[in-house]
Formats: sequence, structure tokens, C-alpha cells
Amino acid sequence: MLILLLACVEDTRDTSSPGANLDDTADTGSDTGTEADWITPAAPEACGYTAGSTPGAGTATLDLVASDFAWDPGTGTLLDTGLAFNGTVPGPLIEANAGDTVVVNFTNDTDTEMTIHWHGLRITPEMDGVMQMMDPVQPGESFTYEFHPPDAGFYWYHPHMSGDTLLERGLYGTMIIREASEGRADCDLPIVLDDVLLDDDTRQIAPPDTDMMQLMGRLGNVLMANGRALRSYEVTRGQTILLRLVNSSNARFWDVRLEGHTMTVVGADSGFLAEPYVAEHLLVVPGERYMVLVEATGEPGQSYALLNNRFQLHDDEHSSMVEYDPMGEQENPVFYLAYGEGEVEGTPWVQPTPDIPAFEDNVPTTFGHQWVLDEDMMGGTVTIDGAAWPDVPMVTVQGNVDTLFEVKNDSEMHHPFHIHGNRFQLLAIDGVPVEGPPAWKDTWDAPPMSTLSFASPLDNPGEWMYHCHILEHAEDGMAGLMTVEE
Ligand SMILES: [Cu+2]
Repeated sequence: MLILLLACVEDTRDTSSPGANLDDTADTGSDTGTEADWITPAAPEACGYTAGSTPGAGTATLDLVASDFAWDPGTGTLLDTGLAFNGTVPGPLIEANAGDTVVVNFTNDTDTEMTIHWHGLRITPEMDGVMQMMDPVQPGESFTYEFHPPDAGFYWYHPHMSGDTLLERGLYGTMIIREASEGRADCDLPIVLDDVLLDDDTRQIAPPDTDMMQLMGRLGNVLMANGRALRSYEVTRGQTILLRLVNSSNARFWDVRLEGHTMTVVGADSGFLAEPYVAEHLLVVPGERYMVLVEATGEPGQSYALLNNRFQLHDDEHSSMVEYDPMGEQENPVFYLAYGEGEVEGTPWVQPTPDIPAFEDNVPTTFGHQWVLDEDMMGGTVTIDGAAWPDVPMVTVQGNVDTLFEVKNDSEMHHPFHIHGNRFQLLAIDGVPVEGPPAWKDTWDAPPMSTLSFASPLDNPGEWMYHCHILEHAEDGMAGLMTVEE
């Protein structure tokens, strides 16, 4: 078995492109005991997805069951404490058109009470999985979620209580909301970027977090795309590929690039961009999404890795804290594009042309709130506005008014900031305008010792949660509520 495993690793390296990173990874991996020792690369699979929801006229429906489910992250060992929606990790993909009615008949077949949050959708507070935390779905019980996602884009869903343990164990899924005019790529490939921390000996999910892990965020020692390490997706030279990336990790910031290929960012959290841009590499923080167009320009018979680069949550500029990353310091392969023989004439990508009002040219004069993020390393706490959930003071703002907000991060650590229910545009960091075209966002990085400004039309009134999307921080109370008045 060991010989077979080594042979598989060797195969991967032989068929890869000339990039040195795979070799580096394999070498370093064997030194540090990271996944390269453990993982058998997966057999190539078709590039694309199968929707789990059933389409109808203006509707999409899904029966969704959360239950115990032993899944294999690629080590060959099933995870005894694994969980899944409908027995797959990720759970079934929900596909609908913007404005459709989506009905999810949810059953909680686990022993943990649960609510489901539909991350990024501008829906009603009652269906957002937060107000429901007052009355969560108990083990053995069911609840029907019904909502009308208004915006095309790539979204995801996950439990909103005990997220740190439930997502680590496998409970998350994706949603593709389409607009009528949207073009299609030859391969539309949703990718959930996740990591999981396994015990070195048993290869089971490692015990609950230490205090330090809770404060720093739990980093895994296996990198997965769609619930499995080292997948390969079959592509043909000439095709167009739409990668839809979402980061479901507890705490890992992914800094990815695609070996031998150009990544063109065509969409962000909530929909497509008016102006695509090329990215050499892309930072995807927990909860955040990007849609990336890739022209398949690789050589037939070769494989190319999506590589993840180490990202320090406490960077050298702002902190002397040395973080331990169980993946090591080197770039690591996440999944491969495996080229078959031949070449095809691909379907040209037609970029949707959304009309996104640019707040950077017209900064709102109404100021909503400045959130202050902080940490007390000695006390082992993280705070928003000097308090922790549920003691963070309510923020109240008027709805349907273009409003400017700030996040002031007084801590030495990056925090991914997520606001439910409305969409925002990032304008500036420390007064310096952010680069790139205007984009609708619901999640973004708040770098250490910096102040971000962002704006929203606040066109979805209600009581909405905001929080850090490092799931350990959210569970420790780095969260609050904002009332957007009618
Ligand atoms: Cu945080």
C-alpha cells in the first residue's frame, strides 16, 4: 500500500508541468509530515458540476438533510466524526435564476441544534439563519427555508451556530444564481477551498481547539477542493473554464495562483464585474468568493496545479507573533487541471455587463458606523466595539440611503469581515483607494492596524448580523447586530 501511494505521488510529479513547486511541495511535505505523505491523488474527473436542486418554472427546490457521514478527505481513512448534507461534501449545489423562489426543506438528522445561513444572499432576515438562532432546528426536526435571491453570483450555505466545529466536519454547500443574459463557459467549475486538521496518527479530525488555536484560528494540515485533496479535473486545450472559488475554511486565508495559466477575475462575492481584471495570484479570505475565467492554454497530456501560498494572519510588518502553519511555508498543490489529448475551439466567454454604481466616484455623505476590531492576546479574547457577542451594542442605521462605513482594525491580525443582508463596495484602506473595478462584496479582509471604508445603498432593511469569518472568532463573540430601518 505504501509503495502504491508513493508511486501515485511520483506519477503526479511526472505528469505535471515544469513548475518547480510540485517537487518542492513533495520534498518539504515529507519533512514536515503534511499531506504529501498521506494523500493518494484522486482519479481524474469531469470538469463541471451537477446541481442538487430540482428546477421548476421560476422555482428551485431541494430536500436537504444534515447527518453523520464518514467521508474521506483523500487519506484513505474515513472520518468517523464527519458530517454532510445529503451524504456529500460539499453538500448539493443549489442552482436558480435571480428572482426565482428557492425552497429548501431542511431536516436536522444530527445531534446538534442548527440553523442554516445562505451566505451573501439579500433575502429576508427570517430566512437568514440568524434570527432563527433564538429557535434553532432541533435534532430530528425540520424547517422549510424559502427565499428569493435577487442577485446573480456564486454563494454558499453553512450552519450559523457552532460553525467552527460543524464546518470543519463537512457541513457546507454552494449556490449558483444566474442571470438571464449570462454566457456559459465550456466548464463551469465551483471549487470549495477548505482545510481540515487531522491527527497525525489516526488521520481522524483532531481534537477540539486549544486556547491558542481558538485565538489564532484553526488551520488544517490537509488542503481540499470540494472535500478532497488533490483532485484532478479533465480539460481540453482551447476550452474556457469558469472557476468559482469560495473559501469555507475556519481560518485559512488562501493565496492562490494557477500554474501556467492566466487568471482573469470576472466576478466577486455578489455578481459579475463590469470590468474584468487579470490577477497573478488571488487572496480569498474565509467566506469570500471570486469567479475567475481561465483559458485552457496548457499542453495536452500535462497537469497544472492550483497552488496555495502561505498567508500569515499576523504579518511581519504588524506583529512579532510567529504562527505555526501545519502546511509548512511552501506553496502547496490544491487540485489539478489535467489536459487530455487534442484541442477544441472553445466557447468564447461573454462577460455580463452589470450596471454597478461606483461609490468611489460618489462617496456617500451619510456616515453609518465605525466598527473597531481588537484583540487581547493576554486575556485570550477578540472584540468588536470593545465587547463580545451578545454584549456588542446594536448599530442602527436608516435604510435605503447610500451610507459610508468604516472598520478600524486595532489588532495585529487580519480578520475577514462579513455583513449579512446587504451588499457593499470597498472604497479605501487607510484613505488610499482600493484598486480594481467596483464590486459588490459581503466579505473582505480587514488588515491589521488599518482602517477600511466601504459603502452600501442599504436597500434590504432588517436586523442583520455582522462578524469575523474566522469561525473561532465568531464563536468567541466577534459578532454583532445592525438594524437597517425601513
Ligand atoms: Cu477574526
